[in-house]
Amino acid sequence: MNGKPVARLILGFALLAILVLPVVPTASAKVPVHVRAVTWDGRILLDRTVRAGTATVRTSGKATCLGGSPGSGSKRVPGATALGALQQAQAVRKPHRPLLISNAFDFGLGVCGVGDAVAEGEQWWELTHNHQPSTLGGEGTRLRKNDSVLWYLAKSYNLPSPDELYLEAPGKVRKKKSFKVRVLAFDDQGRSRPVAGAKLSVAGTGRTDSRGYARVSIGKKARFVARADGLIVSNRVVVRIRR
Ligand code: B12
Repeated sequence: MNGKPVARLILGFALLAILVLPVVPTASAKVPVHVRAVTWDGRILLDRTVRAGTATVRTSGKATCLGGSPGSGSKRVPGATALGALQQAQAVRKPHRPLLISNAFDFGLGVCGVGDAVAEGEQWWELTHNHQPSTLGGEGTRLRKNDSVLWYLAKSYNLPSPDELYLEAPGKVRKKKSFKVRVLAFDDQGRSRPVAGAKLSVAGTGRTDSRGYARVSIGKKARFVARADGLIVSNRVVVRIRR
């Protein structure tokens, strides 16, 4: 038998594998994304970066928030999705208080609860992806590197959803030297605007001015969160002291 054609064939396959494999997306690829879960009354349940990838979620017959007839079971959610990321973030924080998920609809899974924050009556869990309401459920909302996901327990589906506060602050500052933080709000079109009068979580800080800025100084590591009446509580930023 002539070995040359066989060798050529092997070489051909090897070249093909080198060229094609890196561009074929794999369901197991994990990407860093920022996940938050907050409630209409200002509770912050989750605010963290996770490496999102394929997840297996549990569904429950008790997840009745969206109607239909949900059942208990489990489902594999391939790739990096807003639902998988939520599950991964919650598993780090409170593995014993899992998500409450409905499988009552064939077009996707629905979220009814994050730990003890369960949608009741007219409440519902809203999903925003990169500061805009997603047009798909958590399972269908696919994520890319550094995307941001917000799960927001809204007070009522009969009320418009509030704008989302967003806080910008430096990661490191000099001890007791003043620095600026800025508070913006995103509307449902993903457009941002400065927010005046927002309150910061760190004691001794004033409210933001008409351009959304506040001047602050800290003596030790501090966690900043911004709040303003009628708006969704902001992301959390940890500011450290430069050594
Ligand atoms: C009303 C409505 C809602 C209401 C339902 C509550 C209520 N009591 O009214 C609320 C505001 C809660 C809602 C939420 C969401 N919805 Co909605 N909703 C609708 C809408 C406009 C009508 C549904 C309806 O009443 N059908 C008539 C009844 C008789 O049929 P039904 O099957 O029993 O309807 C129920 C389900 O549709 C369920 N439901 C509603 N939305 C969703 C979304 C998901 C992912 C699931 C699993 C179930 C579900 O609630 C309905 C009432 O019980 C449809 C669009 C449409 N025209 O179908 C979108 C629609 C179903 N929703 C959609 C989406 C994307 C969402 C959200 C993901 C939006 C978001 N960014 O957060 C969330 C769900 C998030 C979660 N918790 O997992 C998409 C689903 C697309 C998809 N293939 O995934 C649709 C098709 C709109 C669209 N983009 O075209 N929704």
